[in-house]
Amino acid sequence: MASCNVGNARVFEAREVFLGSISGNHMQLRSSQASPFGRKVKIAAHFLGLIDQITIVPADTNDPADSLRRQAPLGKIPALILDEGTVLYDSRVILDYLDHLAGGGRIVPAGPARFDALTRQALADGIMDAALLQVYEGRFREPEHHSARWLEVQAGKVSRGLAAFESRAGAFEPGLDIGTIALACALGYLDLRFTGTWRKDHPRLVDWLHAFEAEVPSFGQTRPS
Ligand SMILES: N[C@@H](CCC(=O)N[C@@H](CS)C(=O)NCC(=O)O)C(=O)O
Repeated sequence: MASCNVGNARVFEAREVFLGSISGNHMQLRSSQASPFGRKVKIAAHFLGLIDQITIVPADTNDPADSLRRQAPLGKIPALILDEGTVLYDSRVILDYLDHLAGGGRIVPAGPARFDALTRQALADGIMDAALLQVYEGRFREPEHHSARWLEVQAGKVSRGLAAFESRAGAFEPGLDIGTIALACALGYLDLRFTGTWRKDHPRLVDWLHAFEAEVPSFGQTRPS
C-alpha cells in the first residue's frame, strides 16, 4: 500500500511539472524550413495564437553534433521544448498539446468528429512519410543502389492516399483541424519535392488547397522557399 502511495505521489508530481508548463511560457520549436511536419506545427501555432510564444530553432537532422539528438532520441523534427525542458514530439503530439494550451477543441475536434480528423491526419502524415522515404532514397543511397521496387511501394502509398482524399475532397471544409492542416502540408511537400505532379490528376484537391490557402494565411507564410 505504501509503495502504491509513493507511486501515486510521483504521478502527481509529474503532472504538476507538466501542468506548470501549460501556463503559456516560452517554447522552442526544433524544425527546418522544408519539414512538412514542422510546417504543421507552425500553422497550428499561428491559428491558435501561440506563435509568439514559440522560438523556431533550426535543426539539422543530418548533423550528429546537433543538440536535436540529445533533445529527441529519434533525431526527428519537429520537437517542441517546453519552458522547463520537457520535450514533446512528434507533430501529432505537439498539435494536440498546442490545442490543449489554446483551451481544447480548436484543431482537435471533440466527440466522434475527433476520430475522422485523427484518421485524416494519419493518412496525410503517411503520404508525407512515403514521400520523404522516396527523397531519402536519393539522399542516402548511391544511384546504383536505389531500389525501384521500394520507390514504387512508397509511390503507391502516396497515390492511394491522394486518391482517398480526392474522393472526399468536398466532404470536409477547407477550415482548420489536424486533418486539414496535415493534408495541406502533405500537398505542399509534394509541390516542393515532386514538382506538383499530383495536381494533374486531383482537380478537387487542387481546388481544396486553393480554398485552404485563401482561408489560412499561415499556409502561404510558412511555404518553404
Ligand atoms: N511522425 C513524425 C515524422 C517526423 C519526420 O519524419 N521528420 C523528418 C523531417 S520532415 C525527419 O526528422 N527526418 C530525419 C530522420 O528521419 O532521421 C512527426 O509527425 O513528427
